[in-house]
Amino acid sequence: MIKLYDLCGKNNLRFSPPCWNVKLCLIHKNLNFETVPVRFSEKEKISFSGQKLVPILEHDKGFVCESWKIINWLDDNYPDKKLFKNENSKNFSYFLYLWTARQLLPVLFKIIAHEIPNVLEGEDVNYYIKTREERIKGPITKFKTNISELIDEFRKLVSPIRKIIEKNGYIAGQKPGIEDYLFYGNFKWVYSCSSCNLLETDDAIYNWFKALSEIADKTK
Ligand SMILES: N[C@@H](CCC(=O)N[C@@H](CS)C(=O)NCC(=O)O)C(=O)O
Repeated sequence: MIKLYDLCGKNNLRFSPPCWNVKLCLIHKNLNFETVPVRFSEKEKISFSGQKLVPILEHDKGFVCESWKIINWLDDNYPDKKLFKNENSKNFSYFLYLWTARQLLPVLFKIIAHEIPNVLEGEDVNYYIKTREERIKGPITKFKTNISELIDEFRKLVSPIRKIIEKNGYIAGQKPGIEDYLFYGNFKWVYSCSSCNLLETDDAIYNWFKALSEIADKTK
């Protein structure tokens, strides 16, 4: 059985964007898998992998770290229900993966940074605050006064995707596919950890998110 090491917060909350992206890929392929909850402070659970981040996918013959590598490994090893229909779909997916990691998640982090401690408990609260404050060189509350500008910036950043969703229903076309799964974690993260008004309820991306959440929430 495939095991996915998955970031976990208070009340068993799963909130890691790349972990959600991988879970949607596993569901797409109808693969049986179990998740192994890993808290920020439980690095010993993943020490076998020689690094400190999740997702990690463990399989019969070993393990794979890092969501993009995991998704590629799944498609190479389970060719049924291909995630990448062709080389073009793989290239656009790689763009979405990089764009998310490099441009979208940093903006979203600023919007929700101060709320993340609310979904953590015990040692994880201090671990999160210490590591993130080192990274941003300041308090996690430092973006709080700019949240509405940051939300506007984010809504504009994702406007090309909004256009595609309005036209087709999903980024991949009329049915969800890898392009949607790679974009989903952004929103699952925000809606799991924050009460901010990231999207208006009449935004096509909001309705897209709700539709994909029905699939994602089957893993609960
Ligand atoms: N590029 C990596 C990102 C992995 C990553 O940053 N994982 C975070 C959770 S979203 C993590 O494990 N953080 C643990 C920590 O900060 O100690 C991927 O796509 O898998």
